[in-house]
Amino acid sequence: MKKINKEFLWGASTSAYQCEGATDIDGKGKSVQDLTKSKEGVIDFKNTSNHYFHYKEDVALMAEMGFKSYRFSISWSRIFPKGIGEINQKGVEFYNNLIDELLKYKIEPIVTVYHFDPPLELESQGGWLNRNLMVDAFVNYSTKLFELFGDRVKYWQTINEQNMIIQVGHVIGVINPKQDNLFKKLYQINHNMLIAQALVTKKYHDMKLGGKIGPAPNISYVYADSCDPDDFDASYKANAWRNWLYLDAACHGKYNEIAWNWMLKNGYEPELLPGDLEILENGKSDFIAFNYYNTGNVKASSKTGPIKFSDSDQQTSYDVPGLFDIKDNKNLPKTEFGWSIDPKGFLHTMRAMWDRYKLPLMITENGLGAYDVVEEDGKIHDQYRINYLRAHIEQLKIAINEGIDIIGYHPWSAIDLVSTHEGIKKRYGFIYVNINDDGEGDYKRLRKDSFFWYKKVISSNGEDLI
Ligand code: BGP
Repeated sequence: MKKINKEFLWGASTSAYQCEGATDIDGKGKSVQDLTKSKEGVIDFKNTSNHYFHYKEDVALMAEMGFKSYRFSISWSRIFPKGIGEINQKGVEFYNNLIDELLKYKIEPIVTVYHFDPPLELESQGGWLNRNLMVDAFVNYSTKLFELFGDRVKYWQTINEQNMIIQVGHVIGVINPKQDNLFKKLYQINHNMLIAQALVTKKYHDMKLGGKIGPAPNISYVYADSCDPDDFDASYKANAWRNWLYLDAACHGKYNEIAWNWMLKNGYEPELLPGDLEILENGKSDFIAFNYYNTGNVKASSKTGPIKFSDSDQQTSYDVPGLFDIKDNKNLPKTEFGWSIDPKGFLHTMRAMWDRYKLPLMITENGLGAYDVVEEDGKIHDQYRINYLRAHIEQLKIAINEGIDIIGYHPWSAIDLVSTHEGIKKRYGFIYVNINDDGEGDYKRLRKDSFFWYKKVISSNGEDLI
C-alpha cells in the first residue's frame, strides 16, 4: 500500500455563520443567515459556538490534535457590511488574527470565500439574480480578500456547495421556493455564480500570489438502482445534473451537455451574454475541493411535468421528471438523522472525479451528525463518529494507492457548530461546545473521544486508524 505523502493536509472544517457568533458587534453587517427563521426548538445563528471570542482556544485545540490545516469561511458581511463599499477594519483584524494564530502553530489556512451567507443588503437588491450587482460585488470582495490575506493563504475555495444552493437552497435558507418561474431563476443564479467564480479564478491567477483556487461543491456519486439499462441511463443523467454541471464549468470551462439540454427542453436555460463562454474558458480551477457525505440512488424516470420539491433534507434530493426518480438505497445504514452512510461510495466518487478531471482533490467536508451526550465522567464517547471517519479514511487510502492525487482531508467539523437547519443538537465536531438549542450553556470546550483518535491518525499520517 502506498504511504500517504508527508505534506498531506490533515485538518477539519467549519463555516463562519455556523460557528462565529458575534453577529451584531464590531461593525459586522447583516447576512441572510442572521435573519433565518429557525425551526421550533432549534437555536438560531446569533451566538452559535462563539468562535469569534474563542478562536485562540479553538486553534490551540486544533494544534493539540496536530492539525496541518484548517478550512474555514470568511463572512462577507464582516468584511463589507453592505456587501460592497466601505470596508470594516475590525472584520479584517479578526481574520488577520485568526490566520496568524493558525500560522503560529504551522496550520495551513484554507479559506472559503462564500459559504451560504450573502450580505442582506445585496440580497435585498435581488441577490444573485441581479447579475450586474452581484458578480461585481463578488469579484470586488474576493479580490480584496486576495489582497488582504493572499500573502498567507495559499488555498482558496470560491463558493461552498453551489450545487446544493441550486438544488436545495430552500432548506439551507438562501432560496425562497415560493416564486414564479423558480427553476428558470435558479439556473440563472447558477449561471451568474459560475461567471463570478470564473472571473475570480482568473483574477487570482493574474495576481500571481502562488496559491491554488477551486470550487467546493458537494459531490456524491449517484448509483443506478439496478442493472436495467434504463436505470443506468438515469444514473448517468443524474450524475450530470447533480455533479458534473457544476464541475464541468469550473474545471473544463464548459457547460455539461446533458444538463444544458435538460434546461433547454424545460425552458430553464439561463441567459448568456456575449463573451460568457470565454469567461468560463479563461477561469478554470487548479484543484477540486469537495464535500462528501453520502451517495445517491436513482431509477428510470416515471414522471413528466414540473419538479416538485419534497420536504427533503439537505442531502436527499427529489425526482427530476424526464431524468430520474430517487430511490432509497436499502444496502446502506443510516445516521440518527437519516443520512445514509457509504464509505465505498466515497471511493466511487473520488474515482469518478479523477477520471473526469485529473485535478488534485481536497476533501473539505465529511462527517457524521449525531446527538452527542456528555457522560457522568464528563466525557463524550463518540465511537460512532470514529467508526464513520475510520471507514472513510480507509477508502481514502485505497484511492491514494490507486494513484488518485488527494491533497487533504477535512472532516466536518473541527468544533461543534449549528447545523444548517437542525440546530446544535446535530453535532459533528471533535471538540464539544457546551451550548444547547435553548441557548443554555457556558461555551466550554471539551475533547470528545474522537479528538484523541484523530490526533493519533494525524501523528501516524493515517497509518494508525484503530
Ligand atoms: C454541508 C454544508 C455545511 C454543513 C454540512 C452538514 O452541506 O456545507 O455547511 O452544515 O453540510 O449539514 P447539516 O448541518 O444540515 O447537517
